[in-house]
Amino acid sequence: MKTRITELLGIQYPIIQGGMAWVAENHLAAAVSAAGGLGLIGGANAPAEVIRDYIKKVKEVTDKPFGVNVMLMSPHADEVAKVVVEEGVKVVTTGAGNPEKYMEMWKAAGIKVIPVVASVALARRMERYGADAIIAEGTESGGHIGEATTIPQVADAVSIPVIAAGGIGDGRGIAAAFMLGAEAVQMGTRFLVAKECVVHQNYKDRVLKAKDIDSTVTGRTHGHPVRCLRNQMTREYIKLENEGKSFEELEYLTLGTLRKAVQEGDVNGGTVMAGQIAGMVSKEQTCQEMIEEMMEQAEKLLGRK
Ligand code: TUI
Repeated sequence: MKTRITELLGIQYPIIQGGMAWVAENHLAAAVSAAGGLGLIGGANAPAEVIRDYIKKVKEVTDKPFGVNVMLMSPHADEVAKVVVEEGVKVVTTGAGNPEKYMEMWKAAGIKVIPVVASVALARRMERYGADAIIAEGTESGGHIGEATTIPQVADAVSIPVIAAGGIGDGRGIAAAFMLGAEAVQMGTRFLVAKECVVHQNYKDRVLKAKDIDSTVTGRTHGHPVRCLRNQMTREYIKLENEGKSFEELEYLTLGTLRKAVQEGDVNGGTVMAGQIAGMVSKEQTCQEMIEEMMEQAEKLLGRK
């Protein structure tokens, strides 16, 4: 399925893997890219040299295009922004902020720059700054989220291509996103349970057994909303949040807890970030199996097969 995004990025399928913190490392990114999508290395809060190492490892196993997500709230964002230039990365997505201060350097290096936005206003601004495409991320997403889902509104507001993210877990979601004006999708939660994904098996099992109502959001009252799966940590956090405790007073509940869930498999005290579609993720597959199954379903629904 050709779109402006598959042409822009030189990929076979209009599917981009989300740059999930602690999860989107070299194995997952390489597997998604090798399967014809765009794999992303998630910069998250990792030091720049860790990201450099991931980039080198992906290059060793595939010559297909891949990208890096620069998480703008990271204390290492400035260094990661330089490493992607030094390593000749072709595609950069950004999240959790406004990437304006890096745009000139990235564009000069020939990098395709694709900011994640959670509003029409930022989408318009990014287009003016030379973004090649926009990821319109809805509130259904896992992790750090915005408050709205604005795909058609973003598609109307900009002339560069739009990638939909949030709430997409199968071919129906891809087809629906295309109907709303997107030309590709970004998916995270479905890839959490990919065979090539290195998250702890407890994390995968928690996603696989999640029900529709297991998705919850911590930190809303503090302006730091994070979507994850309900557990002991979220119950405690939301109870204390409702009692009026401040962000700083509750930080102890979330510091380092994503790593604890991803690497140690602590799915009770840890933060199990996942999107609303966790409830419909029901099987472990390779990235290739997932992508082929979803594209076949989407193409049928869109009448392209
Ligand atoms: O970045 C994400 N999702 C993330 S980052 C992350 S690591 C983290 N963990 C705990 C707390 C904070 C971060 C986990 N999940 N998605 C992309 C995204 N970007 N969602 C929303 C936005 C966004 C929000 C506001 C992008 C731009 C923006 O603009 C603000 C401005 O400066 O105009």
